[in-house]
Amino acid sequence: MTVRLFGTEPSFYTRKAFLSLTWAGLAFEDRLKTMANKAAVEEGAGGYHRFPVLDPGEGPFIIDSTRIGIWAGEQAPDRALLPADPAFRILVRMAEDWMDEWFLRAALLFRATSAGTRAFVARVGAMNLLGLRQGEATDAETESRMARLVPGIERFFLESCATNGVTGDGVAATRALLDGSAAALKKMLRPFLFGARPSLPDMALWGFLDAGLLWEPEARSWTKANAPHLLEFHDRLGVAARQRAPAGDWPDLAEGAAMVAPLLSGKAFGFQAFLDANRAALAAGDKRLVLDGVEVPARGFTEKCRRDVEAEIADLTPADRARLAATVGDWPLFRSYRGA
Ligand SMILES: N[C@@H](CCC(=O)N[C@@H](CS)C(=O)NCC(=O)O)C(=O)O
Repeated sequence: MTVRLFGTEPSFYTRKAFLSLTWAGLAFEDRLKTMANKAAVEEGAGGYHRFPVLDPGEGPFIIDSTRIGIWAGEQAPDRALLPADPAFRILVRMAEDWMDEWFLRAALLFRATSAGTRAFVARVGAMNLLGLRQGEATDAETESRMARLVPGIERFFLESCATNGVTGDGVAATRALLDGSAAALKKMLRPFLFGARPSLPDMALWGFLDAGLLWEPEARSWTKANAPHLLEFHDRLGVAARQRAPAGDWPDLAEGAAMVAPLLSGKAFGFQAFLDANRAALAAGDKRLVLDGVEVPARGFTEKCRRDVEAEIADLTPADRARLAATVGDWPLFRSYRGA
């Protein structure tokens, strides 16, 4: 049975899934999603056009990096990326969501603001579509095919920056998000977000670094100069995953909450206000909302993730729910996930 991960090199979530599988110690093929296999991969994934997707060898494809990470933990339970304690799982899911949905914006900053970065990333994207990896040799024919693909890929990146409000007035706010969260992370990551035990949000952060802030040349210079602790974290987690380091113990719920409070408590760097505004826009049937002074499309997928967590909170036993509420009940973000 061959497990195959399909994605691309500039994709943060592909790299997150890659490291989750590597951490779990699973044998898998790291495959590119190319123009040649796109139709077959999307058919296998039930029409889902994004990446990464995982073909587990038997049974349906698994879509979405979160589900791939959870699946990896099911195959290797002693290396699971979510804790067994159901109340603590909610906290880890919230931290992952913050990374996936919010730190994403910080990771897009250089693609949004630098034409050189867009050209760099789009070139690799074009190579990947043709089945080549970064650094592989290209001939003149391949270069001319790549040249035809690059403008569309650059447009796609600009659109995803705009979708995430990393455009116009939103650029300054995103820079503040990158500065502020990088500074907060400096005192965290000891050695990982939840201490000794790597978890799904660590994998997400690693993906944003590996395919973005430590990969794109300008972003890498910024990160090395301003946030070397992120480079050290990326190295540390990469080595732990590749060398199958012992998994480490989870902290307890209260300790875990204190560890991620600098990102998730209070305003959560604006994420809580966005979640509430997004939910209100969707409920009112509005297609757009204003984020940091920029109009962005309302995001159904974001609301679906929030509702999934809300349903999990509703499913907790009263005792677990009370324990969670006693720990993080005063975080505005928790109130958003609770649907309050
Ligand atoms: N929530 C999904 C997000 C996947 C996603 O947005 N993937 C991007 C690449 S990083 C993509 O496929 N974009 C292509 C598109 O939207 O058509 C996950 O975690 O896997």
